Amino acid sequence: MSPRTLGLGVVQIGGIQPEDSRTDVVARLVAHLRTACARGAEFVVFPELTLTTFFPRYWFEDQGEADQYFEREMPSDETAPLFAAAAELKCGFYLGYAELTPDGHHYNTSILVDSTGSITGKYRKIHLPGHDDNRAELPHQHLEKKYFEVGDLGFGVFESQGLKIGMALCNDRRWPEVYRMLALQGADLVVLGFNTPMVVPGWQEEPHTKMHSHLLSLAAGAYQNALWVAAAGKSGTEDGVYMIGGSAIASPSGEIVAKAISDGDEVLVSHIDLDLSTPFRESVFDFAAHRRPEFYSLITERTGRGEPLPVPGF
Ligand code: CDT
Repeated sequence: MSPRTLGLGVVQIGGIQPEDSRTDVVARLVAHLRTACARGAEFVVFPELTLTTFFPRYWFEDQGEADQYFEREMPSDETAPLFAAAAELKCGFYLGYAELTPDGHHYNTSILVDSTGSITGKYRKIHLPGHDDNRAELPHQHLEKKYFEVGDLGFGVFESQGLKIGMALCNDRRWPEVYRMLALQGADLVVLGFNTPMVVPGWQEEPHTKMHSHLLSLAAGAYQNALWVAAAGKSGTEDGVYMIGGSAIASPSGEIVAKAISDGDEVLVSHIDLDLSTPFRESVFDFAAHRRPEFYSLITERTGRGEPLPVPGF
């Protein structure tokens, strides 16, 4: 049997400034898609909230002002060139953006687009970090809880371009159950975009460990679930706030096989062997043979009898 390979691109985007127009950003993404495809990419991952600056750092009294950062349709006139380029190049992509639905709901969303330029999957971010109150004393805020509702689509795996692709967004990558939910649905590959500021007021993590915990999350998710993980971030200074970057690809062996080395726009392409999952899924992480979810909730101290308690979602 020939190996199942994929030309996998990850596009890191240096800061997007408040004055950058959607049209300019989309032209930048199309150029990077062309570069990735010229290097053999068949599928490319773009960051979270790719089309605008990371606006949850701003407090807007009026939601109408924040709505300028949201997309009401996808594709729109402004984003259509990216979909056309995907179809022309026969190269699918993952894209994160802020979604405003026709009935007025706000989500931090990502989509999968296949090599014909058609949308094949959608995810709305579930782990929304930060706060929803005005902390005007801070140098910058993290208001995802103010501007977005918790996603209502669950953690889905989608068939696209002959692969099973699971989606997540940014802070989701730090939660082990996200990868496990996707692995239990048979994902070959988990894709995610991120925006991680180097300094988050109130987040007690030393700056030098930020990159480590980011890469650790990707590598652990990949290894413990025997799948590939590809993560694309914003990087560099965005409206005065430094984002960590470190866009990367992690293999089922838990190794970081590609990583951005700059804090600007950077295109990574790896030719990955999807079947590298198989030896892990047939041995140490053979879920059917070795997982014991029926025992995970045996909390003898609580019931006194060792009875299983229900564990939602697993
Ligand atoms: N965008 C996003 O989810 N960022 C978070 C950092 C902010 S926490 C207030 C992350 O986990 O990278």
